[in-house]
Amino acid sequence: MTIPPIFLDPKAAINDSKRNQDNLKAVVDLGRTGSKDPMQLVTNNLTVMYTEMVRGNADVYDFMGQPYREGFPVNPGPGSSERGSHTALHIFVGDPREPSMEDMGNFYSAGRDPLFYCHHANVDRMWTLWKDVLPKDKVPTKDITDPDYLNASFLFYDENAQLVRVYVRDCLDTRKMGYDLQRIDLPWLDYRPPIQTALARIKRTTSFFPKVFSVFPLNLTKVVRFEVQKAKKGKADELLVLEDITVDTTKFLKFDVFVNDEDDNPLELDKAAYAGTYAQVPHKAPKKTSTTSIRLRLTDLYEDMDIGDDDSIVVTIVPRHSGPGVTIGGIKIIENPNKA
Ligand SMILES: [Cu+2]
Repeated sequence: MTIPPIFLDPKAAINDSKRNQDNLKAVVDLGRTGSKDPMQLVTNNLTVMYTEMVRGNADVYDFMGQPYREGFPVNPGPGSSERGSHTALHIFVGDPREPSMEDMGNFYSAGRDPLFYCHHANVDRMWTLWKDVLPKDKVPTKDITDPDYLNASFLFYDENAQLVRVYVRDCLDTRKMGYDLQRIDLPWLDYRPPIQTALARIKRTTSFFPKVFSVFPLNLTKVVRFEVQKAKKGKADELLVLEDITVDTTKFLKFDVFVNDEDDNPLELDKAAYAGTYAQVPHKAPKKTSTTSIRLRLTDLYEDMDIGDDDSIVVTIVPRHSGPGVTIGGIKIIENPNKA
């Protein structure tokens, strides 16, 4: 959970002077809570990993991102593998002394820091782990079958400076590309957060919260809390959908989503109430906006908080950046469409 020391040797070619000097030896803050307590950061990190790898996804696209479609100009929705720990690492390493958080803290310059290649190799490793190691019962299939996804392609220069087209479908199995990954212990794999049933029950009997229609569309500049009707009464397999999220793509933006959170300590993520996150790496570009949406699976969370039989939940959205930049058009709960 720290930058490997080999990257810090001032004489090494893999060092980079444009990094956040406060974070060179610090425990990484994958949740971007700002906590300075190393033990809290460790448990937050394990919860972030567990949530984005195990608990928060209903299908492979929730993890990898939704497919782009011709004719749909919006960003269809980043997956949990991009939104959480991946973005946090960029921001953790990027240098606040630089105008655009170079190198790692901005899309255009991240590749100038050799750490970038290890970071992204690790993001690729998360895909392999998600597919091969995680419990099979969480999602209906781990295969990507959408042709718009499989046939998407990118142009790269090869080692002979020749332009080559690379298809997504050829990059999904590392063994076909000639390499595999060492299997090591995964401390987050069984890190299901502690149950919070008593607190959740107190919440729903003692408090009143505004309804969705009075809160949205929401210009997110401070912590907001509101009540959302569930799709179905009784034990349910459901997703929280945040729609029409319009973001300033030039900024680092992040918000966390909690459900029936009683203790409200924003520095703590290691609890059942943590449902997931949206976060983005800034792009250096003329000011522009993008509209997207995300889905957060609530099924395990309902169980951990014993709230599956309730009619509604109380959602808290906590911004982790300062200032404006995010509006959220709407929020709703849907039944998991993957279930027969
Ligand atoms: Cu990246």
